[in-house]
Amino acid sequence: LKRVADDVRTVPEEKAPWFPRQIKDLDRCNLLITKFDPDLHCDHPGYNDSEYRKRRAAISELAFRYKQGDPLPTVEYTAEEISTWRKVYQQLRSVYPSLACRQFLDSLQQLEDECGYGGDCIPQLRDVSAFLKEKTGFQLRPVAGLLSARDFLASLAFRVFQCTQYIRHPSSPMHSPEPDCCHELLGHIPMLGDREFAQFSQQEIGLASLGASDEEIEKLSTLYWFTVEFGLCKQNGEVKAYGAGLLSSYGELVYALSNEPEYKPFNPEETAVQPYQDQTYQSVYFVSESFEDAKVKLRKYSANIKRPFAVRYDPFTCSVEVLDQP
Ligand code: NLE
Ligand code: FE2
Repeated sequence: LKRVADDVRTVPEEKAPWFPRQIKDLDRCNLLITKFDPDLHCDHPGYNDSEYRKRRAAISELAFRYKQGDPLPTVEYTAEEISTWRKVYQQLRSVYPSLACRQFLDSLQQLEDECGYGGDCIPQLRDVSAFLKEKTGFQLRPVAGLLSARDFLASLAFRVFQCTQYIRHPSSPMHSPEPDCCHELLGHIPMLGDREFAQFSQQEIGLASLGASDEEIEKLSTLYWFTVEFGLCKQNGEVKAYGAGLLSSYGELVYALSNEPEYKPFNPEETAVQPYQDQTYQSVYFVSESFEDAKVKLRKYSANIKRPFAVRYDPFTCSVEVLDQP
């Protein structure tokens, strides 16, 4: 009997796509999507600006050379870059109190009080990473541009957030189709400073993505798009933004809450298959009944993702254990 049982026992992990098991495996999670590369795309605002492209390449180089555990690189930003940051910061800061969710506002206040956030200088990844590590255990890692969904989501499983360090082109401060340091520092970091959101990002998104099929990754990254990037939620009877793509774009933040676009109730099954584009403002946003409601629903969704094994994160060794499903 035992032999039969052994024979039919499958080795489930072999069928799953490769995924990082240890935090240092994130050095291999570096597949870049080049569709926004200013060197390659003539509609990028930096395409005709060779200075911008050179600067961008130099900052990317820091990310290419980075290995897990290295000290985070610092960038000495130019006066022009700081002036872009200041515009973005001041304009957004003035509308956050009425348009951003409470968790974001609380955390941003702490970043201003304890981490040097403000219009006068662009915070360094090193300082922000140290701040987050104390608040929620998240740490940052530099990345040269937009990462593939699989690699990006996998890093969340280790409480690592991959962060761009260059800044958007000065000609378009109020919206960028691609991530840049304004998007990371203003959109994502305050949310990652919230304990519950951090827990949720690691567990329900990061760990849920490990070894998932391409189809599941596609759905999970669409859900990520409409929640973590462009999510809206009700708070005290008003609709507020919690999505980072909105909280880093003055233009889209105001638009998203203007009643002009289409709003749909957040429902993971439906949201996961909603088509979207990433060049300009979204035409539809998903609104959840509350911040908590989005979390609970996504948790339920990701618990149902089919995988022939389970994973568990060991915070002592910063590694992922793989368990056969009984
Ligand atoms: N649209 C955002 C911004 O302007 O900051 C960036 C979105 C990245 C997915
Ligand atoms: Fe983002």
